[in-house]
Amino acid sequence: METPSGKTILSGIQPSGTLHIGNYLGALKQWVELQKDNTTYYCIVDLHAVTVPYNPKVFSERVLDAVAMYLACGVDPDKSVIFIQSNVSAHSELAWLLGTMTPFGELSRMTQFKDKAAKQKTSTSLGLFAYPVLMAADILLYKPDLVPVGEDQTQHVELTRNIAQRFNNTFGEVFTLPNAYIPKSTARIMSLTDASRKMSKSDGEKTYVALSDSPDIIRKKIMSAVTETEPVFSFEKSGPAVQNLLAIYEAMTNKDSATIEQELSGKGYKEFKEMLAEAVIEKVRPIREQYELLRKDDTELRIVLGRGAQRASQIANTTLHLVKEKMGLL
Ligand code: ATP
Ligand code: LTN
Repeated sequence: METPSGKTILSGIQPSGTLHIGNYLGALKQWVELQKDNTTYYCIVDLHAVTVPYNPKVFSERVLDAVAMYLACGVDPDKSVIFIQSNVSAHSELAWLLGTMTPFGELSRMTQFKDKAAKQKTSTSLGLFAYPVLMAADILLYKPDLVPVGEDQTQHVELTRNIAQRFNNTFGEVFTLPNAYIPKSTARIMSLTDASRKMSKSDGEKTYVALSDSPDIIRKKIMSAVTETEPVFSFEKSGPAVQNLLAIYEAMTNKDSATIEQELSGKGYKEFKEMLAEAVIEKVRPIREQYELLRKDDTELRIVLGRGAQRASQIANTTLHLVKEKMGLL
């Protein structure tokens, strides 16, 4: 897939836990490539993260962790606008307005809502149900052409397009219809312990490799990842668990699939996992080191966020103003 240029791009990640290699391969890696020749907005979507139970005492630290990880992965504050969603109040305000034109039935079909609602012990909040409308507001305020996300988010981007279209038809042209930007091979990295589930921050330590994991921990996690009974290394014919490990290996080494299949022919799982662990360790090492450095002192992170919030607010408020005008609000 050729990297686009001259476009407007927006994306966000929830500060709901340690970022993992699924977040990196599915989203952050593309963010870094896209910032070279496009106008890029990247936010930490804290208002999304509070739709499920969380610890308010450490939440602001998790937000700073996420910003530090963006920077450590190569998101550059001189090229991209990096900001916290709740610092730009236009997001919540537009979400309310868009909610008035979002059918209940469409929201009830959202897979992520159904998954997260099923995981909750107590009753589900309006916030979790309305989550995709807030995401639509995040996106539409900046009129992006592309939204780089993992495959699990396609449904939300589709909903965003429907909302935008409905608004434009009813009140007049304001919004650009965005497209999800999803590279095929790393669109959906699966859990290390269950290849039928996507790798997810909220599913427990053993299921993912965090970008802040030490080499020892990475080795342990990969060596105990699930595989199939027969060691078959094929991007087409291996079972889902091995296909997942192969996809991670391909992304971490930048080798093509034919070279990898040849390299692994005749090898056993133990040997493959050792190779995979080393590849992941080498890719993650500079990210972790940079992250640890950035996390020692908040000052730089706070400056980046202050600047980002200011720049994002200017764009967001202009769109919000236009929306209110079209809707007839005084
Ligand atoms: P949570 O478990 O809290 O829902 P998450 O790990 O699913 O979190 P998000 O914050 O929801 O992560 O997602 C951040 C970005 O990373 C999104 O663009 C999402 O599509 C992408 N992403 C998340 N998990 C994966 C995955 N396993 N493979 C590829 N991309 C992913
Ligand atoms: N819903 C997304 C996070 C998210 C997002 C966004 C992604 C919130 N707002 C705007 C892209 C653009 C998730 O759960 N990964």
